[in-house]
Amino acid sequence: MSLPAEMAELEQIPAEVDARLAAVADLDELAEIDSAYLGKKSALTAAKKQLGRIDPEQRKAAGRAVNEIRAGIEAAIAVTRDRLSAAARAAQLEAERLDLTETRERIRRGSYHLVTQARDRLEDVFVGMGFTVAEGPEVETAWYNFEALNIPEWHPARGSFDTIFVNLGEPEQVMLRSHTSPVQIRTMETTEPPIYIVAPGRTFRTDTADATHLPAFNQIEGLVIDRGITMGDLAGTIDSFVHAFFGGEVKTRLRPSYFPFTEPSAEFDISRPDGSWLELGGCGMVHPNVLRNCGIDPDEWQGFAFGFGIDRLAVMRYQLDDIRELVNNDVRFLRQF
Ligand code: FA5
Repeated sequence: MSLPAEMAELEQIPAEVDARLAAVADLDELAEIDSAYLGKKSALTAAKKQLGRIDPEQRKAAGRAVNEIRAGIEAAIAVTRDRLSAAARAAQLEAERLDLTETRERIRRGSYHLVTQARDRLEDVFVGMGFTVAEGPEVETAWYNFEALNIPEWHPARGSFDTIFVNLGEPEQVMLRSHTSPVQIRTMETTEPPIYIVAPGRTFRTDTADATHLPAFNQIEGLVIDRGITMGDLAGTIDSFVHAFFGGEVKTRLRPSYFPFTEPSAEFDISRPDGSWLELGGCGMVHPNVLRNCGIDPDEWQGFAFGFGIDRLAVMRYQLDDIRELVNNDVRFLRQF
């Protein structure tokens, strides 16, 4: 290197810089090194000023030598800056990384309410048996809730439904439906037989809540209208459904009963593990008056209907002591299922 004697110490600088760059910790320290060796107060900047004072013969070679040293240091600092920047970026990404797997494991999974689970399962079982699912409104007129179902105004059966009325004034009597049977009428009015439907939904009565009653509860209605339907088809359908829903151990029985919209009528019970019976719902052969009210000829078409409580079914399926557990909304209780 062609440096005059008074600048000889500049030759040490590249090695010194290399040693410091090898040990540099971060970009801040690199900036300090940059300023110390290339800045205004650095030996190299001072050397440039000295060039004017040295022998013109040597000046050119000395200038080139100083520039080479400077360029070498600049290049080494640039390489180190790239390396440190890449490392800093990687560290930042690592620090800001979202561990999605970890978050997912920490979230507590919710579940459907017991009644919703029972209702979904009921729909699955009946759809598997060839039924379709129908719906109707929760607020009904007397025609759908009672009259079309062969319960005229004077009929004592109206009393047994403990109806909650909605006061909308004349001319129509309006009420919260006290059972899902109005959906039978709505379906028969609009659908040509053969009909195979189930209609789950909320129902309301002035019943006081106790271990087996709720004022707002859920029923599922079933309606079959076809040619040559008998009570045997009804009994077989209930039996198949109960087996599909509960498994083979649960037995069913029909007891003679009375509903104005079916003739003959029955109530059906299912066996509890302790051998006692739980009343699940009512059923029967659709009354000819009901068919006629919907414009269906009872000489050509026959059918059966049933309606039972979904909440009671959930009580049985999940072995609860009290139906009110379903509406207390105690999350510790609901979480178990
Ligand atoms: C009816 O509601 C008839 N519509 C059933 C029917 C349909 C008969 C089609 C014939 C043909 P019932 O009032 O018995 O019947 O009620 C049927 C079921 O609903 C009861 O067996 C019970 O499981 C359930 N249920 C009735 N009241 C309540 C209540 N307050 N809380 C919980 N479940 C109830």
